Amino acid sequence: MRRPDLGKILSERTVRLAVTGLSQAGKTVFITSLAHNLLSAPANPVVLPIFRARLGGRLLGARIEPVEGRAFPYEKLLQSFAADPPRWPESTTGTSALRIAIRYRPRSLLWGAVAPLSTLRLEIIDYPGEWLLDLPLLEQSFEEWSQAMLSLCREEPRATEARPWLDFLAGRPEATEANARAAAELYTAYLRRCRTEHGLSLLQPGRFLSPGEHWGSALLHFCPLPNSAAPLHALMRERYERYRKEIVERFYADHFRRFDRQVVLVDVLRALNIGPAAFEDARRALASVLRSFRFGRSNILTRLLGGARIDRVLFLATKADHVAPGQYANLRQLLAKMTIEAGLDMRFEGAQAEVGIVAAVRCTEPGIGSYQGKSVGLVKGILEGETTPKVLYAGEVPPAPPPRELWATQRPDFPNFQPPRLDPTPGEGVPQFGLDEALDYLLGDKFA
Ligand SMILES: Nc1nc2c(ncn2[C@@H]2O[C@H](COP(=O)(O)OP(=O)(O)OP(=O)(O)O)[C@@H](O)[C@H]2O)c(=O)[nH]1
Ligand SMILES: [Mg+2]
Repeated sequence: MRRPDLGKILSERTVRLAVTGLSQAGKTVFITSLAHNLLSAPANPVVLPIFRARLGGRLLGARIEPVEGRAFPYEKLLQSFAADPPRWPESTTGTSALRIAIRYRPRSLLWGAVAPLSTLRLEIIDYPGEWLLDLPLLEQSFEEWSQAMLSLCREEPRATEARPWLDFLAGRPEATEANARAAAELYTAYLRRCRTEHGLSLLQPGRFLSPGEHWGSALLHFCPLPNSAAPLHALMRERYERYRKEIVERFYADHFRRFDRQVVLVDVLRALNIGPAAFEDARRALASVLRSFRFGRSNILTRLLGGARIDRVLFLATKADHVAPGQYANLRQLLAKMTIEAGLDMRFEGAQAEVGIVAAVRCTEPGIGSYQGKSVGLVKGILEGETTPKVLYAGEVPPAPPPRELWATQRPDFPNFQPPRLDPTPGEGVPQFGLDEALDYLLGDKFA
């Protein structure tokens, strides 16, 4: 555990809050809304009331500060929400950071006398959950990893999508750089089709679809091989080793190690929407992502983190405004079932873990209506690409992963909504729910 520096606590300190989740889970939207609401809260009592209550009138102001390295494009994102019509952010790659200085008066009179103003520097780091999918690679040889990836390809839809890549390898290409690159490109194209056309998530190595600063690098020129007699074998095995050392290990040792608190965003509704195969795949991908928080279970993690660790993790089901309030408890319970093992392991190690739901940018209003003769919860909002609001019955969320048969009869449908138009000047904040509770859980104890 890191030791707090008492001298600093009296006046200022930094908390590194990492936000992750697989592609399109809602990271960029979550951080934008959190930041805009934090900047608005000091001026407006109805923005983040739980967080404000925690500070009991001691919140003075919040301001964005520059960061070293790649900055989270907060201003640009606000402009896209303020446009007419408002737009969701583009998909982002790699990692970026946003720093917000929160100024408040300390609680204790004694401390108040020493440091009449305190500052909490909240550093929010956005990074792709795909990168955490690479932790298992550190425990597998190239041959073991290849076998695991190839066994996934035996089932549809992967089997068909993998054909062009496997056909290329079947021609026993010579061990040249050009062939390594061609094989890696075919393998990446296969991963991309699995994601975009079939909604799959368990796609390794994580940097192939989310390369960040390694975009185009020769370190990514490898792929699983069906047998160790292939001419490309030695070259690919060497690349795999370098990928593990220079990219995966470095991420844990240089970045992950410095995080204090972590939010893991999960788009449970999207996984339900696509169907049983995608849901099962998303469940397995999430389990793989969560291995990075099961500190006591991995010697490799212990070595790389060297004792430093995240002491609080919050798992959040995102886009909860897609469903009516009557479904919130089930949504939370479903995510709790999917994250239970990681949560238990974290608590065993003395850290804290919690599960919640969030609509970081709330796009719908709830209502009640009748559907097929029974009273049901409805949501009203503008669907993406439309201009007038619609009232919808979005379906029900099961409290546990549903059996396959249920999908055939009661397939849920959670369409995309258009975001509300936002005022980019701090004051009104962003309509949301769940964000206030999340912030209180993640930071509440830091305002002594
Ligand atoms: N209704 C609703 N939709 C949301 C919300 N948050 C995100 N979305 C939808 O989810 C999409 C993805 O959100 P992002 O924040 O860009 O997701 P991301 O995790 O940053 O995605 P990548 O940058 O691709 O990794 C958005 O374009 C919206 O369509 C929300 O609170 N409510
Ligand atoms: Mg993003």
